Amino acid sequence: MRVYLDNNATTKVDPLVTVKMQPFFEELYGNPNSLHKYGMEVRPHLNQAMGEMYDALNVPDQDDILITSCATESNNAVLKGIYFKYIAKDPDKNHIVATSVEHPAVLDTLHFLSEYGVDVTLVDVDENGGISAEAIKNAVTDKTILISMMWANNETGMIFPVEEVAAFAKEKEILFHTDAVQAIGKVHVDLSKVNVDYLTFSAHKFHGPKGIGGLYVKKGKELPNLLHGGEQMGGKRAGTLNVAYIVGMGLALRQAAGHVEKMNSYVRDLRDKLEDALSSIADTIVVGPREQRTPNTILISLRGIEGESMLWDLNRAGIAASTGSACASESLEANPVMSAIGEDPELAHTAMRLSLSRFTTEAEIDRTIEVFTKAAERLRSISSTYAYTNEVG
Ligand code: C6P
Repeated sequence: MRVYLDNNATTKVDPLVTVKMQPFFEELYGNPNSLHKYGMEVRPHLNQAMGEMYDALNVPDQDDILITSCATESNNAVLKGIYFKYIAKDPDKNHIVATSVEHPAVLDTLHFLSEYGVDVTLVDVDENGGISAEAIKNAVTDKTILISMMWANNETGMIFPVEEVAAFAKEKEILFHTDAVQAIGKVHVDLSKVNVDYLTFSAHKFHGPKGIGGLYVKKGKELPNLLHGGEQMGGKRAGTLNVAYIVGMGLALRQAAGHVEKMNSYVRDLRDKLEDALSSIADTIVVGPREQRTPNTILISLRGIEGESMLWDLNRAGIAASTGSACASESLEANPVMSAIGEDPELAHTAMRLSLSRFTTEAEIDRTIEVFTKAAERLRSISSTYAYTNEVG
């Protein structure tokens, strides 16, 4: 049996989405900007897909959803767009507040912008991997133009106080961006209730295809054009539209929004079963109270066992997990979120992320519990540091 527990890295495409995309590779391949029949006949499908996205986020179509190639692009676009639109023109408004555990698509972009005079404050997480709205509020100055805070963290699953921070930002007339990549389909992302100016999402995190994402932009908060050179998307991001993937993302987003209850019952129960079993192994720490986390995620640390060693034991048994985010998996550096949580440096090297989806089965969870428990015993029996700490401690 193969078990996939790395759904925060990417998800399998929902078979319904695959079926829906198929005709756009074969018969309906016209360029939607062409005036002939081939072009005209795909337009209603595009409009329908866009409508599904507006409905799923519960936003009016006077707002914009820009189609991008991925969440990394959306995050780059919003931060660099704000630089060009506001900061470059008014250096008195050059301050951006974010959290220290944003995805590198935010952190690296902020680092790049800091070389152009942008002043960045990164707010740290608490010992649970959470962010306090108060800490964000305290970081704001009269120079702050933007707060960028993810809706849920990709490593711990911790849900951040988006509603409160968004309301605060509105009151202070500060722009608010949230990277909602890990929240979509797991919590209700209803923008009629949460006052967000910009929101990032990526189809492959909610059972859509890879290589397509979106950036929601509230009316009145328009950014400079992301790509110049054509009339597509009203000129805001030029380039021929990837109709098949847009149609796939529309359906995937509708499905994800419709499956939030299932994620918070069926998937949460499976996650809790796995978490109860793994945390009954001696000397384990799970980051964050489970009710404050997305229902599919566990970040667990087993004292004395390197995350990579556990990963390979699981991999040999056909179980896919990760030591943290996929884009940092080739560096053997400590898990950055665990490092931010601080306290004990060993935690950062022993972290393992297990993330489920609505396609995960109970049999897969049972198999994972069995393999994980045996692997923990085996690896501890050969871990000299663990044996030593146990003897002296
Ligand atoms: N996180 C993970 O293993 P792309 O690949 O560009 O569609 O998504 C980037 C991204 C942006 N924001 C958040 C919160 C994310 O989790 C990710 C992707 C993966 O955690 C791969 S690094």
